[in-house]
Amino acid sequence: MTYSTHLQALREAILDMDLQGIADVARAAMDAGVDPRDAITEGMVPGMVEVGRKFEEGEYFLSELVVAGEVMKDGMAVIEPYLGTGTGEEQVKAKAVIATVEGDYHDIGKNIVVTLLGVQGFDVIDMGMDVPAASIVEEVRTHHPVVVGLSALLSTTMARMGEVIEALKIAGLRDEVKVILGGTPVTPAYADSIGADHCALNAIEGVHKCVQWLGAVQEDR
Ligand code: B12
Repeated sequence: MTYSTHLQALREAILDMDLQGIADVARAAMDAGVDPRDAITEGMVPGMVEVGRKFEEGEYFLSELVVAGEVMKDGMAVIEPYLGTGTGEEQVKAKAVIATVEGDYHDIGKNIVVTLLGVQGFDVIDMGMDVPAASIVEEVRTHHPVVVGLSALLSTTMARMGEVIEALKIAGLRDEVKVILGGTPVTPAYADSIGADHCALNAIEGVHKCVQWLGAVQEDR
């Protein structure tokens, strides 16, 4: 199998909701030396995008979304150990608080970000999904993270991101942290309009941004 057929097999395993087969497909890709980041972003994620399209067109139903989500999680469990643990040089352990906003039960993308930030040496506080703004503020007050990452997949819950930023301002904590947004409905224009620092194109670009911010913080010390 070639590099691209492994990526194709991962994409199809998600699309076909292959709960039985995904672990083998993912293991085969890792054994063949496929970059774990490519396996996620060029293999499984496009499969999820396709699942979303089929749902939109009425070909798939909610049950299929649920199973596809499970398949993605099982694939991630195989691939995650291959992501390594960063360069080993950066022992700073800056903190990052990450959450899916209140009312939103999508956590697959957020979990990828959590994993990749961990690989980059961040001490990640993963608050899970359906997290109210007040809880996020409390976590920032307690842990003083460099970054707050917010995820939303629904156009309705996206508005909650603005509430988090307002709550941080009211608590006097907004200037302490960088706020990065992610999730399909979120746009740079929306991020600007609510005063976020960045809107991630995808997990890898977003994590790259967090690493840049961390570098700037370390230079200031
Ligand atoms: C799987 C799925 C579900 C699963 C979620 C399982 C789980 N544990 O996450 C379940 C079945 C629970 C679900 C439920 C619903 N869903 Co749904 N779901 C999806 C689906 C198919 C895939 C989402 C996904 O995981 N993608 C893969 C990940 C890797 O991509 P991602 O989340 O975008 O994340 C990437 C980037 O955005 C980024 N990122 C994400 N977050 C963050 C955060 C930070 C800080 C950073 C830096 C980056 C980052 O990194 C990731 C990798 O690059 C999408 C379709 C789609 N194309 O998105 C619909 C979709 C999001 N769902 C949708 C809907 C309508 C629903 C329901 C309302 C359905 C219903 N009628 O009940 C419910 C809502 C439940 C709720 N209250 O949240 C719609 C949303 C429409 C809209 N614009 O509002 C979509 C778009 C489907 C569609 N086309 O209609 N869903």
